[in-house]
Amino acid sequence: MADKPLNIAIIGQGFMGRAHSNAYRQVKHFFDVPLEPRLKVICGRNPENLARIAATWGWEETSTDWRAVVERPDIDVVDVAAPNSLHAEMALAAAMAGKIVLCEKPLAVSVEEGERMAEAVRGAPNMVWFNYRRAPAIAFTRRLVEEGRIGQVFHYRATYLQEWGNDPTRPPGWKLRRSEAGSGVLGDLLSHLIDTALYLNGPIREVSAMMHTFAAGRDVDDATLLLARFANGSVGTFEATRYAVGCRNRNAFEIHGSRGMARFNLEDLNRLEFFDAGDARNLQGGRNLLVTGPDHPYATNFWKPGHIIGYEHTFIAALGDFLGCLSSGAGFHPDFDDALGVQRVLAAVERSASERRWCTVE
Ligand code: SOE
Repeated sequence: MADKPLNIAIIGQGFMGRAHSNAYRQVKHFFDVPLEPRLKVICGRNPENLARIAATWGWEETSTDWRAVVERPDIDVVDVAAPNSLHAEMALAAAMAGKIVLCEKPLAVSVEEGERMAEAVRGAPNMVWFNYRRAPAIAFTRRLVEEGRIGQVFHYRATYLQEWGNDPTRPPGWKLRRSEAGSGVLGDLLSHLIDTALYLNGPIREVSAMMHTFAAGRDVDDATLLLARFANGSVGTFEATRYAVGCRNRNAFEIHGSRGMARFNLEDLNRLEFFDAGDARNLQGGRNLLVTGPDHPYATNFWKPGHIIGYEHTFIAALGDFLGCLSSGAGFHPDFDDALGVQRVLAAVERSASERRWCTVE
């Protein structure tokens, strides 16, 4: 039987517009799903750029009117990859029009927006592009946690370090404007760390945070740091910054438990360091695992063991899993409700930083 076509409209023509476009084009090469994504229309504000991107990635049409596109009866899926402050309006319109809604992270710029969005899509298939959950080494860490190989977790330590905030030659884009981004590294980078932490270590109960802006006149946070208490009794530290000179995209975590330790850094995304406290003491040491199979997450989807994958595969795998769930009727994660959970932590972080006190995650 021929695969069922799935007509996609994407709103957004930036970095994520490209990353998602690539996933739509590639997914069928790696995931055996009975659905055929069709790149119908790409929407954005800049017509010249749009035409170029459409030609590069194979979108059939372009549009500068996302509202008209969302109403089109031939569109099945609306993928929101526009600046953060537009996510709610676009996702709500798409949900109202009965579309399957996919949204870039962070879900929203406030908990109130996120709640309305999660409510609007509840009961329908939906997804948020927290793509790093699909890095094989991160999915494998989750498996180690579930198998008890880390044991009772004591410490969860995560950093997302970029350096581009310090570049005075860089043109100021929407990510540096509160009116469009909602926040700085809080939504852009810390949201990834929190999603991964919730996925690997469970709910966060309370936080104590500071937010800092280095650049004069900038109205978003350049750096956000916090302490956290998890529901499982472990304690966490998080640091997200665009001023970590020397680090391009260092999204990293370390988990220390009673039975072992796992350490990951996205800049070396095929690798996971695992320490087994059950090994003979004179043989203990970090095992530098190449998480490309055999018996690793996504090993059968991509290349043969030892043949490394890259950043784009995390998006392809997220989409592949989503399409698999869509065709089987299974629930996909992370969905809007999961992303709302992240949003609640981010809100507690902001509250804590502005009130200079510990705050409970509502
Ligand atoms: C910011 O530089 C950014 O592109 C984020 O927006 C992405 O979500 C992150 O994965 C990489 O960095």
